[in-house]
Amino acid sequence: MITVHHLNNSRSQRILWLLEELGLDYEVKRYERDAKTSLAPPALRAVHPLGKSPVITDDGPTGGATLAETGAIVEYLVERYGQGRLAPPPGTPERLRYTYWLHYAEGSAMPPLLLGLVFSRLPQGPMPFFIRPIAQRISEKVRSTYIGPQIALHFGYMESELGKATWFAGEDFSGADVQMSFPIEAAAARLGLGEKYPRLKAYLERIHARPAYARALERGGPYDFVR
Ligand SMILES: N[C@@H](CCC(=O)N[C@@H](CS)C(=O)NCC(=O)O)C(=O)O
Repeated sequence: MITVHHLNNSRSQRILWLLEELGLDYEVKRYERDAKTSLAPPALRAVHPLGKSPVITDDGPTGGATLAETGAIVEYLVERYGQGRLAPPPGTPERLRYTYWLHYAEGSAMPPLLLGLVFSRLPQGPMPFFIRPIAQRISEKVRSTYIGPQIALHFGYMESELGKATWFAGEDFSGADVQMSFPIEAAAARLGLGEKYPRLKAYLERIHARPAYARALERGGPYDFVR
């Protein structure tokens, strides 16, 4: 049995969706974020030392796997249970794109979004009153000179790549799309995609219309990133 250690409103929603796409049985063990800090509860550290979500445990054929990192989990599940589905055949250009986007989502797309979140919260943290205006200025400066342009660079790139094919790895939907969904959903929910990214908007509509996506939402509970 595969168990998904699922944190509310988090990246682990992708794994529930992937399991639904693969038509596999699985259990969901739920964890709730701390209302103030948004951090995962300490109980998740008993499953994996970092205590981040997603983590899966699989006592299936090989027995006793515990795996973290969404990209690694996607790769593992598609390889072990996909039977050729959701990954282009090895040795093809599509397979290379699949691998690329699988890594790109967390390695390149998420860091500027995360920096944006951290710097936007910076001036609200506890600090002496006379420091707050300085913190505000620093936050605005870093966001306008570095974070904003980096986000525009990445999202412009994704937008243009989606002009080459229907899905990130090619004409067929794959695990790379599951992995890429989170940065695009997070940007749409937090920043809005505006009118600049029509292909990304249409892409979100396509993934949200998939029956497996809807089933995963039912299993996972409230998810604020659907817009
Ligand atoms: N790159 C990791 C990131 C894992 C991660 O940061 N997960 C977030 C959920 S979106 C989390 O667990 N946050 C709560 C915390 O850090 O305590 C992955 O893709 O699995």
